[in-house]
Formats: sequence, C-alpha cells, structure tokens
Amino acid sequence: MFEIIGERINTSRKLVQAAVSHRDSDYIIDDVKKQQAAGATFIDVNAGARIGHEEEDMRWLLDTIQPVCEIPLALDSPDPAILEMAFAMVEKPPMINSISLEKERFDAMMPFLNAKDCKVIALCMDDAGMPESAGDILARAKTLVEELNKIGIPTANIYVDPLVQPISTDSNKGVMVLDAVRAIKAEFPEVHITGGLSNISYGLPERHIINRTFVTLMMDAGMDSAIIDPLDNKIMSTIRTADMLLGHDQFCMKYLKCVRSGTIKS
Ligand code: THG
Repeated sequence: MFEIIGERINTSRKLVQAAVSHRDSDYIIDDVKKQQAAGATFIDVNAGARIGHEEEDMRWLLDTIQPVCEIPLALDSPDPAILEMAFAMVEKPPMINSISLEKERFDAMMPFLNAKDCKVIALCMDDAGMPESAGDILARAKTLVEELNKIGIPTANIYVDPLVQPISTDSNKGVMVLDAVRAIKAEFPEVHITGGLSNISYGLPERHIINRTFVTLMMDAGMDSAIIDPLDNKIMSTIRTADMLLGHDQFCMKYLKCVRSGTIKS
C-alpha cells in the first residue's frame, strides 16, 4: 500500500509559522487530525523556517502533536542535532527525514542511527550536489543502502529519495528519475522510494496537473510513498486510483471504501 507522508506541519508554510510563533496548539492539533483522517500514514514535522528557533519550535510541535497523533512522525531536519533531540522525544519509532551523503551530515548521522529502530529517508545528495544522471542516483542510493545496512538498518526500513528536479530546466529530468527508480528497485526490491513531487513542476504553470501525472508515472516505476498534502483531494484520488490499477488494492476494496466516504472523486 502506498504510504502518505503528510507534509503540512512545516514552518515554511505561512499559517503554520504563525501558529508556531503564537504557540497556537489548537491550529496544529486540528491540522494533524485532518491529515490523519485524510489517510496520512506519517506526519512530517519540520520546524526549520524560523531561524534560530528550530530546537524550541520542534520541541513544542512534538509536545503538541503527540497526544493526538495515532500514526508515527517523520522528523524533518537537515540538522543531526535536531533529529537526535527529536528522536529522544518521540513515543513511537519515527521516520528520520533525512540522511544524505554530504560528509558533515553523514558522519554525524551514522553513529546516531546505529542499531536504532526507525525508518530512514536517504537523500541521493552528496557534496557534489544534486545528481546529474540516473546512474548517479543509483550509485548514491547503493552507497546509502549499503552503509545503513552495515549499522543495522534493514533495507525495508530505508526510503530512498532520488531528488526530483525541475523539468523546466532540462526536459530529461523526468525520465532520469524514473529510470533511476526502476534501477534502484531492480537492485533492492525491498527498499522504499519516496520524495517530494512538486519540484518537477517548478517554473511551469498549472503545476498540480504536472505533479499528479508525474506521481502516476513514478508509481509505475516503483515509488511507494510520497511527501504530499493529504488534504489535496485531487492528488490523493490519483494516488489511490493508480495504486489500485497497479494491483496493490485487493478486490478494489480501498478504492471502493474511499469512493463511498467521498475521499475519491473524479
Ligand atoms: N524530500 C524530503 N523531505 C522534504 C522534501 C523532499 N521535506 C520538505 C519538502 N520537501 C516537503 N514538504 C513541503 C511542505 C510544504 C510545502 C511544500 C513541501 C508547501 N509549500 C508552499 C509553496 O511552496 O508554495 C508554501 C505556501 C504556504 O505558505 O503555505 O506547502 O522533497 N525527504
């Protein structure tokens, strides 16, 4: 089943930033409940946008969210110290978002993740920057899986983020990531593939139709999770329908249930 990492609790979103700065717990609780009701399987928590406040904002968000959250959290920060602090606060084994091959981050994250019970998003990023070919993405994914396996993180707990890049800058960027996902899944059938989708449409008009079409193609290639807004009914309807068409919904039960509850609409 496709996993939905709900992206809404992110201080880069204006209303969330306002709620966090005013310590408006009702707003945050209501948003988390809505994401759960819409079918999120993880709630991403990112407190990075108020410079100099990430630690206290992350603590407050975790204290606010956990009492009403029945699903695990995805702790989202580039800063290993924030992730370590947040990991110590959570009650359920979380998803760590994220680790990459950037040396400073990698060297700090590996000892901390050693033998931990958690899921890990592994970004195909290194000190040379964004990947430039499908082979580049595969090579980085391979290194990440092998290194994480060595410290006791099983492949089934690894979510590779191949890093989607704007198609407006290079018309090959869609095929590049689709080919990479197929190659990663061929080499590591148990690994999960995740990521944000909206970068694909950056710089183009009518972005939502691009994002929705792209997620369908990515699912055929092997993507089985994404960081999205679960309250966006159109992308959720697309994902659930594609999941059924790809044979991941026995007897179309989930599709039918979602139609009946009004969460899938044409
Ligand atoms: N991969 C991984 N983690 C990620 C990303 C990724 N975490 C952050 C991001 N990308 C995914 N999360 C969000 C959260 C919110 C928004 C987009 C991505 C969002 N942005 C509005 C915009 O850009 O227009 C903000 C508008 C507002 O103020 O509300 O909503 O790729 N591993």
